[in-house]
Amino acid sequence: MSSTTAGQVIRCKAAVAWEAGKPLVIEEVEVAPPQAMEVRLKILFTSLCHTDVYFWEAKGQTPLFPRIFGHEAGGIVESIGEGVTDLKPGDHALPVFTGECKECRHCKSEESNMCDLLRINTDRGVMLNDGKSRFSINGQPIYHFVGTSTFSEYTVLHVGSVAKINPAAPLDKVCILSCGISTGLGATLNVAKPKKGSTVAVFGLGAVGLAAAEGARIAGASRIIGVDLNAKRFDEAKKFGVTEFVNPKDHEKPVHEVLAEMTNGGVDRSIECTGSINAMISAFECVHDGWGVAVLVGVPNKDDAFKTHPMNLLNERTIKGTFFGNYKPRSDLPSVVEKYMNKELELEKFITHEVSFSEINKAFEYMLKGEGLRCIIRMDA
Ligand code: CXF
Ligand code: ZN
Repeated sequence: MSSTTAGQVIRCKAAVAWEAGKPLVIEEVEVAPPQAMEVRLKILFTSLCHTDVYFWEAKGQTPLFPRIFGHEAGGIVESIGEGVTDLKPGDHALPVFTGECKECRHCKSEESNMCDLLRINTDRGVMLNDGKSRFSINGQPIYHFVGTSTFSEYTVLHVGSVAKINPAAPLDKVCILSCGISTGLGATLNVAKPKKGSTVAVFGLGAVGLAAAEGARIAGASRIIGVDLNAKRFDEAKKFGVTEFVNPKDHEKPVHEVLAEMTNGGVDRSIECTGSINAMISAFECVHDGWGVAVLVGVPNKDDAFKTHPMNLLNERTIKGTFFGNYKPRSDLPSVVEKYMNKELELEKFITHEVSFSEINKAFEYMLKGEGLRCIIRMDA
């Protein structure tokens, strides 16, 4: 498939954040052609993740505006820059906020997905190649976000931030694998690795926690215990195979003791998806001695410190952390897409809302109200 727009500036619609916390404005932007090792992607579907909202609110971080947010999406390669060999126009792809250059010591290690070149950088608003933005309005540059900026009909990414996927996969479903869902799923399947028949506790029943529960269901866990301070989340979580619920507010005792009593000494695995430091400590202390493994996924506050008695570790409990579910984006995402294609992984239940691109601010409202899990934004409507 050859494109007539290759090498040209494309004028298209993008949702521009002009100021922190102010509604996005759909503007006509100019998108420059991809440079060396870059790809221009036509976005068909994008969805909103908490990280977009967090940086749009710009609480405590360096504000970089105007900016185009968005990092969960699915699209089709429109054109490629010099040196790009493994993608061609027409390929279906998922953009990823944390890349895989395939050359650095992390990419070469089987154990890491923390690419030196393309690891998430929320402070950079320009392309690595020349330190410039590919977006502009009447000559004024508009900043990028985490190398993806998917709230635009066309966007430019480093080739290492683009995962080529099965063209038969419906992009309006698999787009949610760009971030949150893969993060939770991989935390369970790649890091916690529960055995069949085991007991898994999930702290935090938002989209990431429910994806961790989905991982536990796929792994064949027989008990999945959901822990959340918000009891409204329990009903929805039943669809994800969560079998029991604990609201720490309902108990006088610390939650790790409640879980120990329910499970004859502790859960086999726990996955923390809240970002609250207390939840992280409880998630560690609730695992069984001798074999229990706790996995931290949630992003803590800047000044948090993890405190536990070292005896908890000496008694053979393990604590681990993970980033993007330990998936190497380009190498591993195609196989996650296949899990959906062969019906092992269910994605529909995560999609609670859908809006047209012109209504993108509604997606922000749902997220701010804590309503639903994922809102798909259709670029063609
Ligand atoms: C997050 C993961 C933790 C750091 C900030 C970005 N991922 C995407 O939303
Ligand atoms: Zn995200």
